[in-house]
Amino acid sequence: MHRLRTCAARLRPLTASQTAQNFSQQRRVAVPRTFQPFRCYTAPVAAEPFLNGTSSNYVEEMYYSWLEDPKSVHKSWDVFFRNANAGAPPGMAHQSPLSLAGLPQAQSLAGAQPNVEKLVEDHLAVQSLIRAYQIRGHHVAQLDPLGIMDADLDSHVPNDIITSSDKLDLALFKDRLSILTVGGFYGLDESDLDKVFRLPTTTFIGGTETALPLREIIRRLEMAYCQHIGVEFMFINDLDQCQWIREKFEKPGVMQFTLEEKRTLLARMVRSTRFEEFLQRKWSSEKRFGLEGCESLIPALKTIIDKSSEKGVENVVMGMPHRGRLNVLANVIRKELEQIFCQFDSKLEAADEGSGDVKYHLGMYHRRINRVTDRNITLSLMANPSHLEAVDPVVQGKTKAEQFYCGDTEGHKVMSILMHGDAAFAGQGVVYETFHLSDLPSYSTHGTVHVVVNNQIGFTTDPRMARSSPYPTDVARVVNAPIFHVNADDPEAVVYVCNVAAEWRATFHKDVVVDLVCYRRLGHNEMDEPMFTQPLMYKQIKKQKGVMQKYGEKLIAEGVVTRQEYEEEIAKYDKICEEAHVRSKDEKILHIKHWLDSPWPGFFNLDGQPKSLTCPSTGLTEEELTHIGQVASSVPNIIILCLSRILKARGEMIKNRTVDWALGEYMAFGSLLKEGIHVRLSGQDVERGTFSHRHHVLHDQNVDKRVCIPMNHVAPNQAPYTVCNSSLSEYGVLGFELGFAMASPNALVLWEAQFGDFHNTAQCIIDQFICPGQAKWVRQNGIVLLLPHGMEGMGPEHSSARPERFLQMCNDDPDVLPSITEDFAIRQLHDCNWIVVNCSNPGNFFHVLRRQILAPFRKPLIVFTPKSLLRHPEARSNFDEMLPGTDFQRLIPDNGPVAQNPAGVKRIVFCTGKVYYELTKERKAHGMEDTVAIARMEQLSPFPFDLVKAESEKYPNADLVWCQEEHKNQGYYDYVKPRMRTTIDRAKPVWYAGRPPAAAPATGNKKAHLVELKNFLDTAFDLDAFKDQM
Ligand SMILES: Cc1ncc(C[n+]2csc(CCOP(=O)(O)OP(=O)(O)O)c2C)c(N)n1
Repeated sequence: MHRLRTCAARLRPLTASQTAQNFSQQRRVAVPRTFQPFRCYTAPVAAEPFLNGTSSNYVEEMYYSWLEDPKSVHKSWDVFFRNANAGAPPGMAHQSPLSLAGLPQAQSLAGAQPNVEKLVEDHLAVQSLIRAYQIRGHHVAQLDPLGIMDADLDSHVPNDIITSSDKLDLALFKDRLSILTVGGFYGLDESDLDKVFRLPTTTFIGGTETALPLREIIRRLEMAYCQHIGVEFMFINDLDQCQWIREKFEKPGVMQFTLEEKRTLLARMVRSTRFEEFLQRKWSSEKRFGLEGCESLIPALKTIIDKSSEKGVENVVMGMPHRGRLNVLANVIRKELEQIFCQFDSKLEAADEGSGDVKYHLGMYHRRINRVTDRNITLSLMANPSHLEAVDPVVQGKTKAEQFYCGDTEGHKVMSILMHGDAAFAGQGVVYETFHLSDLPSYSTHGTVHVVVNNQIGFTTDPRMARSSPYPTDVARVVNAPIFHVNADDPEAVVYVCNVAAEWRATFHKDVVVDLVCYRRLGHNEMDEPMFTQPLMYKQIKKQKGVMQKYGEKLIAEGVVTRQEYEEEIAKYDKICEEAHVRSKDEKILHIKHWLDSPWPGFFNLDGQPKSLTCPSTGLTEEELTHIGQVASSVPNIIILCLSRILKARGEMIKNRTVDWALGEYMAFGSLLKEGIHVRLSGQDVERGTFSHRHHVLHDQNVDKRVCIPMNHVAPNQAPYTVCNSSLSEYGVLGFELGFAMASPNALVLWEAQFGDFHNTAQCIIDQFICPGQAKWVRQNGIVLLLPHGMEGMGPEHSSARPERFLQMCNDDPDVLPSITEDFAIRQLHDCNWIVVNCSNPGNFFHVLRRQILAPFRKPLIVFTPKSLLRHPEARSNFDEMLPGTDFQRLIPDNGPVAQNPAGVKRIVFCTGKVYYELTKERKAHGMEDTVAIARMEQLSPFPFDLVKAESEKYPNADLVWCQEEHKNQGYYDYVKPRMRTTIDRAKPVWYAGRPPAAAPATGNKKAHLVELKNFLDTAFDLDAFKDQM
C-alpha cells in the first residue's frame, strides 16, 4: 500500500480506457501476474481507508479486471473505480450497492460508505476462505480408508474452513457457519451463501467463470481439497508452482477417466490383489510382507511410470522397503512369476555365489516395452537391506550416475522413484539427508517421486507414538516438495495424484511426495497378530471390504464393466499365477545373479566371472608422469595469488621427479581420466582438501564462482572429472557415492571423510552395503573410501578411522594359511569382500588407486589416509617407483642396512602407515639400524601371508613385533596377530608395541599423547621388553 501511495502521488489520473490500454499491453508480457509499478490506483483510490494490508491485493485484482473490462466486476466496484478515477476525494469514491440502482452517476459519489466496506470485507473474507482451503483443506480431507484416524493425527477442524461433513449435514453446516460468523472469523453469514463473489486469480475453481455464489465456491473448494485427496503445497515459495498445483486440483472436472482408463485401472487392481491372495493361499505361513490394504500401490507406480515414459523417461531406478516388494517385482518390474514363487520352496538350493539374501530384499533389472506408451523403458529395483530407508541415497547415486553416463543433465531420461513406510519415512534421519542432496548440482537427480505406503502403523507402534509431526511426510517440506495425501481406497484418486506427481517432476524437476493413506490388513508380517496392540483398528479392518472389490463393484454399477468381465479378469490372472507356480517347481537352484539390479554388460564373461585373473602394471611412463605433474602445477588463466606458491612447489617436485601425497593422487586420477575412466571425488571439503593439500578447484580471487579445474585439462579426449564438496552428511553422501559406483565399473568413485572418525555416522552403508554387498546381492562395487587417520594429538574424534572395525569385517580366515600360488595376490583380491590399505608413501597410494580400475573385477577399497604425512618430507615417492613395471607393494620390506646381514637382526617390527616414520627416526636415535628391521604392511587385508612369510623367514634370529600407534584393543593388532601366527606356523610369539587398551581412541591431552608415543617406541626398541612375557 505504501508503494501504491507513493506511486499514486506521482501519477495523474487516467481514464479507464487509457489505463486499460496500458495495462493490457503490459499484461501480455507480465505472466504470471505480479505487482508492477504502473499498476497504481489514482490518488483518491489509494487514499481510501479500507485499502490497507492484505485487502489491497484483492482490490488490485479487481482493479485490473475493471481496467480490462469494467463489466467484469460488481456494479459497486465499477462505480467505485470510476469515481476514484474521476478524482473523487478520499473516502468519497465508495457507494453502497443499494444506492446504485437507478441512481445517476453524479449522485453515486455521495454513496453510503459502510455498505461498500461490508462488500469489500465480504470479498476479502471469501478470498481468505479460498486461501484457507488451499492451505488447510488437507487437514479435513477424508484420507483414512478406515475412517478412524486423522491422517495428520489431529482431530481438530481448522476454524477457518467449513468441513465436508458439515457440508453434507445442513444443521452442522449452519453451526459451523455460525462459528465462523459469531467467532468473527470472516464476518460472513448464511445470507451471504447465495451472493455472487468475484474469484481471485489465485484460484481455478471457477473454470471459465470469474464469479460464483459463495455456496458454490465452498462446494468446489470442498471437492478440490476435502475429499479423498489432501493437497499440501501452500508452503512452496514459488508462485508458478503453487498456481500449477491449484490448477491441477481446482479446475472443475479434472478427475475424469475414460472407460479404457477405468478398465486398465481395474485390471491393475486385480493383479495387485490377486497376487497377494495367491501367495497367501499357497504359503500362508511364510513371511512376505504383503501389500494387503494398500493394493493401489501397484496402479500408483504404474501410473507414475506410464506418465514419465510419456514425458520421455527411459530409465527408472527404484528403491523400496519390504512392504509389497514381491508384488512390485511381479507386477511393476515384471519379474517372471516362477522366479518369485520358487523362492518359497524350502528345497531350493542356493548356487555357490555368496550368502544371498531373503526374497524381499533382492533387486531386479528389466528392460521392456511400456505398453501404454509403446516406448522402451528400463526398470530397476535396487537390492536393499532390512535397514529402512538406507537405500534412499544409494538409489539417488545410481540415478545420478545413469543420468551422467547418458548425458542427461536435466533428468529428462532417467528418474528415481522411492517408496517408504510411514514410520520409517518420519523416523529415519537418512531421509532428511537424502532430501538435502536433491537440489545440489553434483547430487541432484532432478526430481524424485516419493510414494509413502502410509498404513498408519509401524510394526506395532501407533503413529501417535512414532512421530511429532502431523504427517509422516513433513520432512519433504524442507525442500518445498508438494505432498499429495490420498485415500488409497479410492484408486481413481490415487491414479490422479500419481499422474500429477509425474507431471510435476517432468515440469519442475523437483521432488514430490504421494502419501498413500491406507491400512495393513494383516500383522506386520503374515505371522504377526495385530490384535494384541491395535485391537480397535483391527476390528475395523476385519470389516473393511477390499479395495479391488469396492472398485470392481463401482465400475459394475457405472456400467464400465459387467460382473462377468470383472470375474473373467480375476480368473485370467489367477490362471497366470497357477501356471507360473507349476513352472516354478522346475527351478532347482536359486541363482542370485538372476536378481542383479545393476548389470555391467561386457565387463564380465558370460558366466559373470572376470575375463582374466591378472592385473597389468599400474605404473606410468616418465612422460605421462611429467605431463600430469605439469597440469597439476600449471598456473591457470585466472587470478589465484595465494595458490601460486603451492603450484610452484609442485612444479619443483615434478622437476625433481618426486611426488608428495597430493601429486600421487593427481597422477592416479589424471592418468585414469586420460584413459577414459570417469573419476568422481565427493565428500566434505574435498575440493580443497580438509588439510588444504589437494586444491583441485582453483578459485579466481576477484570473481565469484570463477574457477578452474586443471584435472579437466589433462588430455583432449579424457573422461570428465567430478570433484564436489558435499553437504555435511556421511550416511547420505556415502550411500549416494556407493550408488554412483554401482552404475558402471569404468569409473573411480571415491568418498572422503572429513576425518576418518566421522565415517561411523555412515556405518549402516558400510555394514549393510559395502562390506557384504557382493555376498548378499552378487553385485560388485569398486567404491574407494579415503579415511584420514593417525594419532597426532588431535583428540578422540580426530584421530582414528577405526581400522579395527573394517578389519574385523574382512572375510579371510585368520587360522588358515592359503596355498601360495603364482596368482596368489590377485586371487586373494578376487575372493575378498573388501580391500583395506594404509599406504606409507604417495607412490603406493597412486598404485592402489590405479589398481582399482586395472583389476578385472571390482572390490571396495578402504584407505586410511595420512594427515601429517601429507607434508612430511620423507613421505615422498620418486618417479622410479611409479614407472611401467612397478606395482602396488602390499608389503614394503626393509631394504636398509638390515638387508645386508639378516642373521644379525634381532627384531623385525611390522607396522603400517605413519608410525613407520616415527619408528625409523627412533631406530636411528637408538643406533639400531642394523639390528632392528622395520617392514611396512601396506595392504592389511587381504592379508599378505606370502610376503609376511618371506619377510619373517629372512631374519631367522629376530623376534617378531607388531607395532602400532593405536590402542591395543583398536588399530590392527587383533587382525594381524593371528594371521602372523598362522603365517609362521606359530613358531614364535608376536609381541605388541603400542598404546595400551583404552575406551577412547585417543587422549585429548597433548602431553599425554607424547608420553604414550615415547613409551611404545621405547618398547619397540627395547630388545628385552618382552623377556618377562616368555
Ligand atoms: C533402521 C531400521 N530400524 C528398525 C527396523 C525394524 N523394523 C522393520 S519393519 C519396521 C516397521 C516399519 O514401519 P513402516 O515404515 O511404517 O513400514 P510398514 O512395515 O508399516 O510397511 C521396523 C521398526 C528396520 N527394519 N530398520
